[in-house]
Amino acid sequence: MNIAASPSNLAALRNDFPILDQQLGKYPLAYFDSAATTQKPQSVIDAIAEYYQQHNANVHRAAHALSERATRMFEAARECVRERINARSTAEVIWTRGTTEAINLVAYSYAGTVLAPGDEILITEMEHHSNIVPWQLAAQRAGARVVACGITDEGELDLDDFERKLGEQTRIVAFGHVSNALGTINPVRWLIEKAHAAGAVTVLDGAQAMAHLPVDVQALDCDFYAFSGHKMFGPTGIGVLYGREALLEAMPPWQSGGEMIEVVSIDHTTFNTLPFKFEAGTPNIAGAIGLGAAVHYLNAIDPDELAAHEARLLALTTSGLAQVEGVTLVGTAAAKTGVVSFLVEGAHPQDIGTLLDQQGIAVRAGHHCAMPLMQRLGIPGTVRASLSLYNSEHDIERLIAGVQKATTFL
Ligand code: C6P
Repeated sequence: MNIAASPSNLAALRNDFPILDQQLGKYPLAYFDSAATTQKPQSVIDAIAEYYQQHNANVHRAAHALSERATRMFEAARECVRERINARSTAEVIWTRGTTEAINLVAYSYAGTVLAPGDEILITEMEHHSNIVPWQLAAQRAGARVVACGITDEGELDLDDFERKLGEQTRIVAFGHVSNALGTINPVRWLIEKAHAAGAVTVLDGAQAMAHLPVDVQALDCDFYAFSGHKMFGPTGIGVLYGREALLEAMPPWQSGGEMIEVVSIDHTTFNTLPFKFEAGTPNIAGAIGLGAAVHYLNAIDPDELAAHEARLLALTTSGLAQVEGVTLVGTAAAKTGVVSFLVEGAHPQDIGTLLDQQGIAVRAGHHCAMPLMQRLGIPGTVRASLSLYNSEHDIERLIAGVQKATTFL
């Protein structure tokens, strides 16, 4: 695999992402929607194509060479992910379709066995719907309750409120590592320690963290950690649930069918070992291999260089947009990844999105699947520019000029 990537050699790094080199009408693409999905490096595209061209077969099943090869590649990808997040063993790395499915797995299998009437699940007001709705449904099934920790006007968690709401009745504490709408990096170590001290199990939504921060599940000491491949330079349709092995062992299967079984008779089934117990049916083999290639890509990038590059881009975007007349920034936490949400006075976010699109600038506009957060902030939505390692200072100059131009149309 040929990986030249380094944020200090941005031209070479951008060359790794063929999609970036295109015109939208008369404008070159400036991509600011990486929080929705990142673009894919050539090495990931090649890994998927090569798998289908040379190795395609079902895994863990047939007694032939292709299947043996596909199985080896599929399990090597799992090991690659294990190493990236420092899980203790591959038994703790479960393939899912993405963050949403990973959280649902916990909300059904884990929550289904531990929740009792009167219990509480503590979430936060800044969660993505994927870390709200599964808990509401789990609570309804059990007669339990969802409680949300409040946030400050800057978009940080109100930690006093967290401590107030965490209690003996709290069984599960579920929160995002990084907010998708605001970019806030939550104090996850502190939250996990407090939750554990209260006897609760922690579920982290890492969807927006994996492409930006080093994640070590043992150092975090979290119980579950969910993420999506497509937000970290991998393909869509593949993601991961990390779970502490003892918890996963004790949990009942969720979906059932092939692959997750050991012995089946007409009236009884015993189940496969971890992680396969939670992987019913033919998995997304090419997706897992593609995610493995994405992890290789990330591993080749110096984390300090990445952090410095993204911090520089964030500072430029924040200060540039703040100077545009009529622009209000939404989410000014002290610790942030490269997500800049903003409003333009007198304009609907969607209209700003359209005016930017007409200039080749891709942003997301709306509630960002975080409606309770928007309700708390008293706004219908925001325009969101989300940055990634391949964004350049030139992209940011264009974004700022684009917003400035958009305001003149209003
Ligand atoms: N956020 C965004 O534009 P899936 O769809 O399962 O890969 O990821 C869901 C999800 C869960 N948690 C967080 C914090 C997320 O940001 C997302 C996806 C995208 O912000 C699409 S709504």
